[in-house]
Amino acid sequence: MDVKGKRVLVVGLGKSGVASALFLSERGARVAVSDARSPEQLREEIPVLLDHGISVETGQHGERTFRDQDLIVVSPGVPFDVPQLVQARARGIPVIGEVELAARFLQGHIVAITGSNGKTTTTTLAGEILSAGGRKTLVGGNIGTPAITFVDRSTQDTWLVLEISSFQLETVETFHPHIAVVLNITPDHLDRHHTFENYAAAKARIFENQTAGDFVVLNADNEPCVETASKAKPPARWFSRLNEVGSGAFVRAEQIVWRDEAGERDIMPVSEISLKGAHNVENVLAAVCVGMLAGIEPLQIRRAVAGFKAVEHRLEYVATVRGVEYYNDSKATNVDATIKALESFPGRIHLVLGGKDKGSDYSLLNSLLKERVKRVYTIGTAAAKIEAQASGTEIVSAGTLEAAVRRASEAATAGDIVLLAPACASFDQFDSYEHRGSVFKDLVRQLAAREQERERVESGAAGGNS
Ligand code: UMA
Repeated sequence: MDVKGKRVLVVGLGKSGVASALFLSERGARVAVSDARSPEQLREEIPVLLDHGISVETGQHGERTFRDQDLIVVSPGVPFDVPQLVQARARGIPVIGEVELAARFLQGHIVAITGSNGKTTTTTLAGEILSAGGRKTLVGGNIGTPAITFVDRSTQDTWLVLEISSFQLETVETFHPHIAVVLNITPDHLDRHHTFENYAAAKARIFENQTAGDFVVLNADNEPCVETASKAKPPARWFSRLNEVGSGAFVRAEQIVWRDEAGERDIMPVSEISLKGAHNVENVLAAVCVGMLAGIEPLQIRRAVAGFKAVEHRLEYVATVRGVEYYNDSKATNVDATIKALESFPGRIHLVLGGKDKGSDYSLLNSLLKERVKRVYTIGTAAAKIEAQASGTEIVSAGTLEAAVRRASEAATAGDIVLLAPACASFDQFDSYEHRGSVFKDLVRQLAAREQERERVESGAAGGNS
């Protein structure tokens, strides 16, 4: 694709927009950018863009800005149906996303991993497996590093392991993964996609440009995922925690086994996985499929999996204070992820729930709340909805994360778990789920420091009395 001299508008100035604008400008395009945020909110980004001769519109998406463009590149967080984009498409201006832009320039083999939950863990682990097998590997996408930033480093022998969201898949055209993985499809982002069917259809677009020589990896234990198989061109490889599969990875007698046309290979005992929770066994199975399809030796896969610890903000152990364990699962931004987090502990959970609602049904949590949760602490703008829908345990209206951690720490006794698995987006009170998770960890560390100080003073006092 030659963008030299082309007029290109980039919409949204987050990570994807800034990276796309700079990339396009370096390749000679006449770039303009538009972001709904105010100039004050964009004070770090604006000078960098102006330095590159990029024109900047802030505080609105002006109708005129969207006219007379040869191409519009849209950030994933910008809804595809905002009126300016609808009108631009009606005028015949091509509108693509940052991932599609990257796809037109990247070299090498793309491994694309999507799903409602587990994407980040599986993407990171698949990257580790490919690196362990000696492949030249770059890991990014929705995980945090826009794919467009890899263009200059990618070569024919590069393996690009990309976490891909439904938002990114909405705006693909030629994106062509050599290995496409759909981990699971459960309700999420209904505020954006409106219906579950639209959301599932966006996920299935990951297969759109695949051909017979490519691979598809699907979760046999997740019905909506099984249904997407009909949209895939190459025959699916499956993974299952519950049953043996004809072709793919599964668990038999606590062993992970790979099966394909050539027969079966033992990969490793499930007990060697250090990640918590059954959902992480599924993530490992999916990553094993990627490794085997990329031709990595089972022993290297086993070593990479065994050495892999939790990714930050995904059921991440933070600390133990007065016998209470604290876990940060800030990445649990939908109800299904929270269900998976709750299923990872036998009970005695103090659960911090809430944030920005995404059109979710929180009553789906009720049986687990009754079975495993001592108390729920609600935070954020979704609190009232959660309080109306959740039942089965005591619900405390905490308002902020700080209050939630304080109240949970006061109520919890040794052997309890305090879990941040909020089932909501973070954007009402935080910049991102990473920010929310970091604040949670800071609060827990402060708690731990105060406890250490108290113990020190008490032991000093005890020493003084003896
Ligand atoms: N904006 C507008 N107009 C709008 C909406 C937004 O101008 O109508 C502007 C905002 O003011 C802001 C910018 O767009 O300046 C934000 O764009 P963005 O939300 O696309 O943010 P990026 O920083 O580019 O991050 C995106 C992904 N964000 C989303 O999909 C919401 C990041 O995934 C991803 O890491 C990054 O690209 C690199 O690929 C985050 C995410 O929450 C982690 N993803 C969702 C999820 O995982 O559930 C899909």
